[in-house]
Amino acid sequence: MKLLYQTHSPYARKVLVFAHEAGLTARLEVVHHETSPTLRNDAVFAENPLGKVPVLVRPGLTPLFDSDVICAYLDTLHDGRKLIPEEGEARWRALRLQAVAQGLSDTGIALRWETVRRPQMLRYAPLQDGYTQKLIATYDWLERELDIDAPIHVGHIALATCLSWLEFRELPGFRAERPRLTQWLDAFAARRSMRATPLSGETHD
Ligand SMILES: N[C@@H](CCC(=O)N[C@@H](CS)C(=O)NCC(=O)O)C(=O)O
Repeated sequence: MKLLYQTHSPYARKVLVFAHEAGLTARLEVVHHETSPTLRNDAVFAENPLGKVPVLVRPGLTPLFDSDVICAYLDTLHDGRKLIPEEGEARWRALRLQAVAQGLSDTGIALRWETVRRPQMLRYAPLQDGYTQKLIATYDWLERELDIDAPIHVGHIALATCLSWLEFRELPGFRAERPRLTQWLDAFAARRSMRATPLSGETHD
C-alpha cells in the first residue's frame, strides 16, 4: 500500500505512528507530497477530491482518507491489541480524544493562516484571537481530562502528533502550567514510533 504523506503534516504523521504501533510499516510505501489549498497537487487530487494528505492507496481497492478512516482501516489489519478500543466507554474516550486532537490541529492550521500564511493585508486579527482562545481552552481541558493511565490508543497517537506539530510550528505553547500534559507528551515522544517519524520541512503555498 502507498501512503501519500507529508513530513510536516500532523495528520499524516498520526497515521504513520499508528502504523508503527500496529506493526504495519513493512506494508507501507511512504510517498511525500506537498499540499496546500493555494497550490494544487494533481497526484493527490487523483486519489482524494479534497486534495489533502494523508491518503492510503490500496492495490485493487478504493483509496482511503482521511487520517481517522485510515487508522480505523489499519486497525483491522493486525492481530495485536486494537488501538481503537472496540467497546465500552474506552471506545468513546479514545474517539473523543482523537476528535479533540483533530480539532486542535485544524485550529493550529487556521491560526497559521492568520499569522504567517496569508498575505499580511488579508489577515483578520479577531480570527487570530478566536483561534488562540480555542487552543488555550483545549490545553486546559487536556490537562484535566487526558486519560494518561489508559493503554495507548488512537486518541493518544493523534494528540501526541498534534501537540508536537504545534510546537514544531511555534504556535501558542501548552507547557507552562500544564505539567501533567507536558510530562505525558515528553514520555510519549520517546516512543520508537515517534522517534522514527520526525517532522521536517516548510509549507509551500
Ligand atoms: N481531516 C484530515 C485533514 C488533512 C489535512 O488537512 N491535510 C493537510 C496537510 S497537514 C493538507 O493536505 N492540506 C491541503 C489542503 O488543505 O488543501 C485528516 O485527518 O487527514
